[in-house]
Amino acid sequence: MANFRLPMATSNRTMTILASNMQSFILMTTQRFSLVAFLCFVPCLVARADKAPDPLTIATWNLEWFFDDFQANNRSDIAKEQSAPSTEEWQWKLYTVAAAIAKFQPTILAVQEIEDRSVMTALTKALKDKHNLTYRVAFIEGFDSATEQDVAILYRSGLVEYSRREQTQEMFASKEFYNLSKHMFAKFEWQANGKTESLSALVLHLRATADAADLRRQQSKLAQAWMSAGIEAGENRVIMGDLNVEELAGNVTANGDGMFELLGRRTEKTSDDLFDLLEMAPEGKRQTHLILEKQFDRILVSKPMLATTAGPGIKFKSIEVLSQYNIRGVGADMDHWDTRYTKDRAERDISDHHPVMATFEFRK
Ligand SMILES: [Ca+2]
Ligand SMILES: [Ca+2]
Ligand SMILES: [Ca+2]
Repeated sequence: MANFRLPMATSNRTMTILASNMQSFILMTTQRFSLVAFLCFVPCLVARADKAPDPLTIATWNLEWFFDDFQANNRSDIAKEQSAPSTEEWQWKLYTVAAAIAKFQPTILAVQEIEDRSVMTALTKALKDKHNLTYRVAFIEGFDSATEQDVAILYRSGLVEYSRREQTQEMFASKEFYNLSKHMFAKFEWQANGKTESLSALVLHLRATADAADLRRQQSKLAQAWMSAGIEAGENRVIMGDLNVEELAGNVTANGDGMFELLGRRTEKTSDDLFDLLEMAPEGKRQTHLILEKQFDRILVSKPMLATTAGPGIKFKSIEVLSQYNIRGVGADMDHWDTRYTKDRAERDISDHHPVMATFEFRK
């Protein structure tokens, strides 16, 4: 027993230290427990992304002046002129667009030429009421005051963040770029094959007409500048929308109207390149415009998303111009621009652009 007895002073000091250590231990354990409990509890609630759709479908559609008949909130003459001429005609457009979307039910639909949040809310309500489809809206008002047109995103799942960007003073001073008045960034995340897969998209509606090629090229430079870091980092990146490019898929030149910049070809390195999915569509089925033989509407993706890129993740499967959901009646209305709201409704086509949709899989 004596062997175990400590001198009183030592014993007291030891006991004090032991008690103090025990207290700290209990305190630390309690703190750690609550910290562990906190850390576990919070991520368990927020970390799990939406269940991955099977398949993932990403589409873009210029809805051509998707403006309601209420003109009191419009300022420009052209916005007023191009608005739906009556409540009845607006209802026709709204429900016909909803019925078309219900036929291809994209996970993500980037839209262009929409008036504001209100018309998008009307569209999601029409999709719910008439087709029992739940869509949500991502929208931030841009600043194209001339047309009052904007871009937006309809989505069924996955959206975690969306934003707009602005040029820095240095960028403005360089005069290299031209403002993207109609654009939006959106980040999506899904839970697939035991991990979170993410995708960052930039929706664009670039300047129209062949004459504006220089401006389009400057806008494309800006989009590329904003996207290149993520592309180089090997992220899943998408640029999509109505690019208004005159150049056809697969026929891109250095002095063209923006595709060369958007595809990252201005730099020699290939790590910042994007790939035009429309090149994978059959050659005779690439026209995205109702009247003109143009391929304005594109979906560009980064290398990790290509089918030929090995490994798991979000991979491209197919792309299709869905003209069948835009053209109604016996054929395409070549007089559409003059009869947009006057043609017999059974024959009347929806927009001067067709929807374009790409299908992806979550590869294990
Ligand atoms: Ca309006
Ligand atoms: Ca490059
Ligand atoms: Ca027709």
